[in-house]
Amino acid sequence: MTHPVLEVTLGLALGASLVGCGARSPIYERAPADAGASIDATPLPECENTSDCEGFDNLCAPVVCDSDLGRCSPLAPVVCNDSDPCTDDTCDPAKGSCVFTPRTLDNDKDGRKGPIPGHAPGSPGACGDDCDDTSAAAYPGAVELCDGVDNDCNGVVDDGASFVPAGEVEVQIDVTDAPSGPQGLGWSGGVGDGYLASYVGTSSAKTHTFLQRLTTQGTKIGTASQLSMVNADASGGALVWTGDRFGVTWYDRRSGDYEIYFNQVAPDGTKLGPDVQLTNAWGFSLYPQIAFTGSEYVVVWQDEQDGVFAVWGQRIRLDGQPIGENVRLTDEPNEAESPVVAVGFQTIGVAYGYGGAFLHDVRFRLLDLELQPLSDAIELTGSATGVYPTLRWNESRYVVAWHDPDSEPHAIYGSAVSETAAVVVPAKRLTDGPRHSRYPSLLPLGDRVLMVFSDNRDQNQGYEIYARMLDASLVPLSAETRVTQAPGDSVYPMASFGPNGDVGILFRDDRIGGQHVFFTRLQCAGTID
Ligand SMILES: [Ca+2]
Ligand SMILES: [Ca+2]
Ligand SMILES: [Ca+2]
Ligand SMILES: [Ca+2]
Repeated sequence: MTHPVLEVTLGLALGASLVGCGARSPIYERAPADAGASIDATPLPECENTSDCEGFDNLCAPVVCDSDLGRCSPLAPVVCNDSDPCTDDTCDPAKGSCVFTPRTLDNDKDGRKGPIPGHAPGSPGACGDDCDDTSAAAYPGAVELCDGVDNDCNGVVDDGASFVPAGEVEVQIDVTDAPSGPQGLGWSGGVGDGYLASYVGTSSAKTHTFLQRLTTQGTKIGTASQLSMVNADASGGALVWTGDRFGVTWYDRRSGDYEIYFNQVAPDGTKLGPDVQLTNAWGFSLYPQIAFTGSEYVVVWQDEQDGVFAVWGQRIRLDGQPIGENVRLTDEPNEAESPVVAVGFQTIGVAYGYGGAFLHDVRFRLLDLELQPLSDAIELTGSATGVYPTLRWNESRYVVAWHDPDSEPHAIYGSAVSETAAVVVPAKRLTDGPRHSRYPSLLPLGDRVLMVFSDNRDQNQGYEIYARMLDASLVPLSAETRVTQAPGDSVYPMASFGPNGDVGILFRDDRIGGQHVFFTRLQCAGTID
């Protein structure tokens, strides 16, 4: 799927006159007639035909054989300039035609383009004013609704709303043998109007990643599609919505050891192209996560190709093609594991577990949009420890949460980091439970953060799912609200905004014996400010 580019073919036959383009700014121009005067000092190369002339096939810098002189004679090069700072202007050498590629896109087809990364929507030079180009329900002038997006572009999602359990019986999603587990959940707003759930399940004693489309209540639409190849043990399945498709990444061992793969899928999970293999190196490449910058995907994963697990990353274009090579993002001597990625205003943030079996830190790195480092590793855990971080961009800061597996009270902690790599909220405890709080999932609302997590405080033969609203500095705004009720473990919640103020939650549950994947939801409560 490519985005249309404006293409203007110029007449290049010798002597053809170039047709002007009316009252608008010129879209092309010839270089000044005396531009080649300096070549008088060097005799022109001899020729019989134009094809004898070096560079004759570059129609952007045309050259012809002057039959009277028997010499190659350069013509004025094609200069492509549409005087529009919001396009990249290039000349196609094969056609001698100008190609004006928009620098910003309208992914969600609401008629408003997103800004160039690093520009505020609608600011000078931004080339777009859509504050959320993944949702057609958000654009300047829209009326704020409770729907999980910032409709009116004031920086706040669902201003003032809170979210409470819908109170429905949870729905089993997976159709595979246990063990199964959730991997991703996203809402295809405006285009597909359904959730896409990804999960890993067991089939014929091998693990595979499946995609399943769901209604707002978690009812399955169609059958699950297997994302990874048959007979290739697979896992992962993180996904991100772009406004008209999902990007999805996973790992499997079709080529021997585990490598990272990427594809784009329609709202129903149909692949839009062949699988793209992102890694090809010695050792395991595992646990990929994905984010979207507005014009590119960023995939991060842990990779042992240098002998110790480090975090690596890869940029990918919207047509699915990788940009450049794999980039190593961490350089510490111990293991860097379980990375997560988010895209800020003009940077990319990566959080990861650091240390290995005996040391449990959570660290953060700030990168530019080309995955080059803007900071050293920032240790976030302080006096606590932490594993399995989660990371979101929340309006002006990165929010990281993790749980402490080692010491009482085994709480969930959080921290926030600015785009100048300043720790604006040092590690603080986010949960009240006296026993174990684990597996935070965060949804950013601009001035608040909704946290969904697991906790065994109620001793219901294991963990239940809870939700709590925090302010932008991670101060609790609500009590911990219990979401699930079934005996046994309800763990690994993955939350996604849905329609009409819903928050979908995909999680792992063993209420029917083995570990299976279930869905439940929160609903919007209160009034929109
Ligand atoms: Ca748009
Ligand atoms: Ca939009
Ligand atoms: Ca708003
Ligand atoms: Ca809204």
